[in-house]
Amino acid sequence: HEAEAHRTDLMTITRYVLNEQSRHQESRGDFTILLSHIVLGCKFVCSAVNKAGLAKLIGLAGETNVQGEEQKKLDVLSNEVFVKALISSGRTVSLKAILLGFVDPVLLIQLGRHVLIWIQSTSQCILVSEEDEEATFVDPSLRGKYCVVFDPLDGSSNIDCGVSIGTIFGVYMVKDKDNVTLDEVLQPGKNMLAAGYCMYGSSCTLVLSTGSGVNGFTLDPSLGEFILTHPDIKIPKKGKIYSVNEGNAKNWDGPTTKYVEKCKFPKDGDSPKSLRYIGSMVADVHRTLLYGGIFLYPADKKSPNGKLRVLYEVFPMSFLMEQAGGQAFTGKQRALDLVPTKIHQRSPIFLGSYDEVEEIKALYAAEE
Ligand code: AHM
Ligand code: MG
Repeated sequence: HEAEAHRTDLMTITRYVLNEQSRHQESRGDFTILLSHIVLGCKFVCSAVNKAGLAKLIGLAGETNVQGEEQKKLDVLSNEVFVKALISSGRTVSLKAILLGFVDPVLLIQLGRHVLIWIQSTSQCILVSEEDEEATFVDPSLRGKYCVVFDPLDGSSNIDCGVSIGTIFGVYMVKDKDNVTLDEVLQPGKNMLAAGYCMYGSSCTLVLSTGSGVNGFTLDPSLGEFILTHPDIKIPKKGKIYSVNEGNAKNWDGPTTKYVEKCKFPKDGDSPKSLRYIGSMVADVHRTLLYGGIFLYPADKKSPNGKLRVLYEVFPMSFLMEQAGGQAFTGKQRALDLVPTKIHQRSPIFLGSYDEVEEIKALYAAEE
């Protein structure tokens, strides 16, 4: 009987978040509305990714963003979908908001693929994109409550060959609604209210934390709903897998070199670790979360700050790791304590099982 009850009592992501919200008396459902629009974006991107080969969506769109990177068509499409889904999540999204100028849909399409910082409620407040050096501010009368940082389609090098890619997002609460500055999004990661990612892999999986643990939901394509399949994810305390682009080893610093050497040639009688590296942060982090281990994108001589972006790659993943019982370290400090000074700032990152990150921390401490 229980098995049957299980099959018919579906915990969708919306139901899950509504349940969580109902525990907070002050909640007016704004977060649920916001999340349901992020979820809609994920479903759309999932469907587009699945059809990419067929629909000839793959390939260069011929545009270059401000950081000089080429944009892929799927990236452009994903960004556009998220922008529109987020805008429409405001319950009073009005023509007025659209007439403000920067929310012109045509302009938004060109905003490109990495980050959009956006504040929800009456609609939006700050908008920042990897495509634009400057952030745009919205009329005070339209200011809302939330601020979303996201990478609509991460893992661009994996798009053309059909390897897993994903969307990463983080949500902040605006501190002072009446005095909004860029500082709203230059907050340390520990201030995030929620973070998550959606992986477009052999199945479409959305992993979310609203600050009380981590849960995984899998898209049931026949229902079009994300169903709770991985309740209360806890990362194993120790792991047997390390994940890093070893092609950069020539330029690594001492602690990273020592750690990876130890993974391969352990001296304490342990077995060597396995290496897995997909090159899609979402997929590499997802495996790390479920199987344990460590994911590294360290600094190197060529990229002293590593590659990954603090706001929309490092912070959301670090938030999830800590919520699952793991750790995230930059080489200098707890990742979530970092206070970014620039919206597209990069940081080295070491995240994963508690014990593995402890080892990295000890190696950096010994260096000082
Ligand atoms: P992207 O934002 O241009 O897609 O780059 C981010 C990706 C991450 O998903 C992944 O962890 C990393 O780049 C891989 O980089 P590399 O190819 O240098 O190993
Ligand atoms: Mg990215």
